[in-house]
Amino acid sequence: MKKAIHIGVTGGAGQICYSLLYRLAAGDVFPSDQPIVLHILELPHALSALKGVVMELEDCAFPLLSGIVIGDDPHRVFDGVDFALLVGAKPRGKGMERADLLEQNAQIFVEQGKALSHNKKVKVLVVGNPANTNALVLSHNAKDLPRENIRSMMRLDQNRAITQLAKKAEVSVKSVKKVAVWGNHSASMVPDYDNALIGGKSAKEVIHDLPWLQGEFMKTVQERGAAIIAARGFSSAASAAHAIISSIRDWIYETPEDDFYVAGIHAKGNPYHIQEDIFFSFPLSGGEIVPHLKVDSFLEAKIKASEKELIAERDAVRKWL
Ligand code: NAX
Repeated sequence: MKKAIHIGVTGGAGQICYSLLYRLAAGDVFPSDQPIVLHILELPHALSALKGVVMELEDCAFPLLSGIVIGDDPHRVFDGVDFALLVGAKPRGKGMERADLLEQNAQIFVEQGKALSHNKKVKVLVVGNPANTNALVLSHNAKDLPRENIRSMMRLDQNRAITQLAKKAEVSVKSVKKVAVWGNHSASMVPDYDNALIGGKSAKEVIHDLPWLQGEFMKTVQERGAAIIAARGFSSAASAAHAIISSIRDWIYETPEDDFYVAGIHAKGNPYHIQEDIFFSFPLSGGEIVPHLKVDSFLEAKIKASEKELIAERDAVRKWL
């Protein structure tokens, strides 16, 4: 029997985890003979609900699930994890200012950063919003953890952009490649129609409708989260869980030569002159930023605006860095 991979997950009693935990345990990430142990962190008041989630995990009799650790103390729960999927976060309450949201989440990621700091091998994916700035706070507080071990999730935005392009061109999503989404995981994100390929050709040429690409396409991707809340009454959960699964696979498996993926990474040393101390979404291949991509002036201005938003978010949490 192979040695188990230990996966830390936060927010275990929440919506996304109700899909994510079962997919991890079913073997959707690692090879089919790879056992895993789940280490699930929750807030004290949600531990009883988490116990119900655990009972259901047990009732699935997943052959690859060789252990479950639960608790509310990140130092104990994260002990020995190979991955930390940080899904749990403070949601924006009614009337809450964005600055308060940033501040309250920063405190969570200060503590979790400290709990993960001594673990130099762990790969950390921040999902809880505001994901990019939470990742920045975590990176400053996990002082011994290399920054390249920390990412924020942008894969759901990439998947959304791929589907919109495929639907417009009336092709399978399999034909759509190299779709970058630059910047922040917020309405300022920049889905890149300029480098995207459909059937190996420029998406701009295939779709041949620049007003649609610059208007409806970008807006649909940027506002998809809000559209799902309006339709379903709850935020995206199954698609977010799927994007987390894809993000781990992107990280550990080779990137196909004809494609790239996206994630928020620490921008230090980036080739696109983006401010260095922020977590910014770039197109990646095998863990490296894909260099030499060019975008038109319309997208360039949008990328600058998203960078500006991330700098303002960083300034709002400065005291936690
Ligand atoms: P839920 O509110 O259903 O669940 C969140 C869970 O996290 C709750 O059970 C809560 O008790 C727990 N929690 C809060 N603080 C915690 C802490 N300090 N330690 C451990 N657990 C904690 O939210 P859900 O729909 O599951 O979404 C979770 C987060 O993902 C939200 O911040 C959401 O905004 C964010 N998202 C990020 C996405 C991305 O692409 N980066 C997309 C999906 C999602 O919107």
